[in-house]
Amino acid sequence: MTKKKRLSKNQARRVQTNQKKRLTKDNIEQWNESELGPQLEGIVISRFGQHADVEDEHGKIERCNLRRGVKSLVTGDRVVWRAGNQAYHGISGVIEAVHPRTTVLTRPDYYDGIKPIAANIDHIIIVSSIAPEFSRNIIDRYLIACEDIGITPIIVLNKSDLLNEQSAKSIDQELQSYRDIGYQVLYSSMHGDGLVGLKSAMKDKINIFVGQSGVGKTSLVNLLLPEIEAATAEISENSGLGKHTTTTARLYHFPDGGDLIDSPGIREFSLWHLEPERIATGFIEFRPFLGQCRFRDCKHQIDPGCALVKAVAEGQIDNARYRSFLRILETMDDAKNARHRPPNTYD
Ligand SMILES: Nc1nc2c(ncn2[C@@H]2O[C@H](COP(=O)(O)OP(=O)(O)OP(=O)(O)O)[C@@H](O)[C@H]2O)c(=O)[nH]1
Ligand SMILES: [Mg+2]
Ligand SMILES: [Zn+2]
Repeated sequence: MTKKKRLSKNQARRVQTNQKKRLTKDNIEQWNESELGPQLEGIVISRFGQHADVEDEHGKIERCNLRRGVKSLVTGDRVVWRAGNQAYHGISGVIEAVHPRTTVLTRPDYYDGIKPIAANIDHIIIVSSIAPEFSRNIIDRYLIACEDIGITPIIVLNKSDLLNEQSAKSIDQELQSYRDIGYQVLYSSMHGDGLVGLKSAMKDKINIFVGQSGVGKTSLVNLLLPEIEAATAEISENSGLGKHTTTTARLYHFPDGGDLIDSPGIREFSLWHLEPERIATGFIEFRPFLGQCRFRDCKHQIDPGCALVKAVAEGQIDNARYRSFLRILETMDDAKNARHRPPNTYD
């Protein structure tokens, strides 16, 4: 008997994708044209691989297949769908088309290139916390993404109950640097602190919670919408990291107006789909100085006559933000060179 060769991770993934494709094809052909009802409007509440939950105009959620022409579909997408005359294996209709998006939050993915996360959002709420750890770098990366796509960010420091006198002071200093450049910063906790401010910031808008795993995004959803009772999990005792409890983005409605999308936590938010110039303009306080350097191709590091370096030295730009900028550029070079490496090393 010949020994069966083990598939590489890449090969295994391709096999899995092809199997999924075959399954979708079979499913779509469950209904003949005549068995499908009229075209209806809907909104994607959640996407699961080859299926999506669509909310119809009456608030009813229908699990649907995707027509082959529907290439990209995420939570928040407005769609045209049709109901089948009966459900097959819990699938009750087909999504035929996606309306143009007003906004889309994306992130680069090792396999799929640029991957959309959610569509038609007004606010990106960057949830941070001192547990598992406070990361300015992740906040800065999200801020760059927000500036690049033109979505208003709000920074939330969650688990405020865990702050003691000393940590409260140092965190507030860190957060002040964001307030100073015009960002809204809020404190919150699952016990109710900051709830009123958070609610009013989100009212009548489509909001998404983003951030590291374990910072308490879903716990906040459960506090804001007590009937939801979505799953949450404690931070791992071994690694000290979140457990990636939420696995797919999900949209919820506020009874008095506005929506909230809970999204899966991330380990790192990569930006290697952006050019270095877009990273620099993503730091809003750098903008007045960009184009003022002596050399047009200034890298804003050791180049003589750099207007950014001068602004940092003169205290017009916060030093921690400038260091964060350099670190992001550095990791982008690494990430670009590492595209041949196995996934998850920087994802
Ligand atoms: N002390 C304290 N703990 C909190 C607070 N919010 C959440 N937690 C705890 O933090 C842990 C993680 O909370 P989750 O809501 O699952 O975190 P998440 O951000 O949704 O994580 P992912 O779904 O993995 O991205 C849970 O054990 C929560 O009980 C808070 O305000 N204070
Ligand atoms: Mg969660
Ligand atoms: Zn420069």
